[in-house]
Amino acid sequence: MLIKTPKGWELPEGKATPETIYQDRRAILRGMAAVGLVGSAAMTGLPRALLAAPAAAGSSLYPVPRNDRYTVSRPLTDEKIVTTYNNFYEFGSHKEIHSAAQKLETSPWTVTIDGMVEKEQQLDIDDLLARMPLEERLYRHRCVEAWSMVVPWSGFPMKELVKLAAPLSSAKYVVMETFEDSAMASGQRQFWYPWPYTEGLTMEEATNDLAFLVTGLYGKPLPKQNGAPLRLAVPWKYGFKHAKSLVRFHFTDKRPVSFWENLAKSEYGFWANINPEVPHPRWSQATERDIGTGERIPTVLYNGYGDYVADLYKDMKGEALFM
Ligand SMILES: Nc1nc2c(c(=O)[nH]1)N[C@H]1C(S)=C(S)[C@@H](COP(=O)(O)O)O[C@H]1N2
Ligand SMILES: [Mo]
Repeated sequence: MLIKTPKGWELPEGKATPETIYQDRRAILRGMAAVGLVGSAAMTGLPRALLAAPAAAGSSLYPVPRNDRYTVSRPLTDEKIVTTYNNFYEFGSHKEIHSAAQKLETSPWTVTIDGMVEKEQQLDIDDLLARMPLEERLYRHRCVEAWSMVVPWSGFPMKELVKLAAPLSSAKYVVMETFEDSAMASGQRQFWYPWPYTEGLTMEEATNDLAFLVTGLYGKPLPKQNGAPLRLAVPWKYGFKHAKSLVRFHFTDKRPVSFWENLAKSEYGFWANINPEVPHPRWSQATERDIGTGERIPTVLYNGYGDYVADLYKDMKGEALFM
């Protein structure tokens, strides 16, 4: 592992970072496991035979042209770090899940579009990619744990998928779901989590210029640990909104309850917009650690993307917009 952060208990009192304190996301769940459920039949699952790896989705399509509208003033985070320091609870609750995530089978991969749409559809990932305008964007990525990266994503604007889906005017939200397969993803045998990982956006958010569906990283197909073959990037929101390895886009008039909101709704909400002035209940969000440079830098409202998105929220005074 390239960047090893000390565990919370190895740090002197008061030196624990939000990231180490954050290990408590796990403690919440251990509590549930302790009620005597662990060890039941749900914990079993046969390891899948390793198949010869087929080519990653659309591998001949990369690199894709960069869209210079999305620039950054910080250095890009090393590819090595972006691909070895990950959150992907389907494969474990520590950061070093990149090798475990290689069990993910991404071919064939079918994406379902359903709910309040003109016509429900199932699309093979390669067909979907062939129909979408792929481009590269440099985005800042800010995790709720107060670390951040700068990432060159490849993908396509989410509004192109919404166009393809042709939602009914009654649709207000798009709900995204990660795959569910506990034989492949050992984390999903931890049945106290509300699998599948679910996230949602309003239609206005999903069709905002910034909302991006990611299919690649560093000019190559997306590595499995980063959410191959299709994951969300909404850079004005905390990282947990960026659901990985998506299999379903469901259009609905009901606001979904997302994975983390379901687990701890006093700590993680639906909106999850970045705001340095609204602390997490257990740590400050005023600064963040750039995981590439190690520098601690100030966090910025909407992660610096206010020009694109602040208008979306101007009439939502009663909502918990920043958690
Ligand atoms: N399905 C799924 N998606 C997920 C997560 C997860 O555990 N499972 N973790 C989220 C969190 S908390 C973050 S910070 C980002 C991390 O993305 P990265 O590993 O590509 O940096 O993925 C998000 N998407
Ligand atoms: Mo995160």
